[in-house]
Amino acid sequence: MKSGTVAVIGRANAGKSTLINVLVGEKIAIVSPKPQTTRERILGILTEKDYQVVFEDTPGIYKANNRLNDFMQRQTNDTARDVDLILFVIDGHAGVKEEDLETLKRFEKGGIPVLLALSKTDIMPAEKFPKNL
Ligand SMILES: Nc1nc2c(ncn2[C@@H]2O[C@H](COP(=O)(O)OP(=O)(O)OP(=O)(O)O)[C@@H](O)[C@H]2O)c(=O)[nH]1
Ligand SMILES: [Mg+2]
Repeated sequence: MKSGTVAVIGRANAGKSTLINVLVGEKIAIVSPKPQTTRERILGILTEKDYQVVFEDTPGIYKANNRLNDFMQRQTNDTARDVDLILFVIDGHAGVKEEDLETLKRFEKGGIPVLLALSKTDIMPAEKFPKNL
């Protein structure tokens, strides 16, 4: 059986936990409209006949100078070093920001393959579809 680990990473409120819940088919991670809902690493395991994927939910990337946030950001960065693939989630509705692309590049430098997922496309106007990717 093939197995692999995937870190789901992106800005706070991007829809990372929602995506993991859908991929795993169970509500394993709390979802809320508030940023910084996920505060620690959470595992979601998808087991199929021939393969198994371990998704690691991570605290969203967020700029704030406090100890809780430092701890959360450290967990995200540690997770990103320790997986087979990074699934980088960008909120399509909020729009792709220069900051997202800079973060994406930072993770790409780590040498682990990065796959980009665009979330909230159901509420994203067509003209917002990113041209800079
Ligand atoms: N319309 C729509 N809403 C979404 C989608 N994905 C997530 N949301 C909403 O966006 C909000 C944030 O979703 P979360 O999954 O908690 O986001 P997160 O990236 O895990 O957030 P943090 O843990 O705070 O970093 C919630 O209100 C979700 O219901 C989507 O594809 N479409
Ligand atoms: Mg979350």
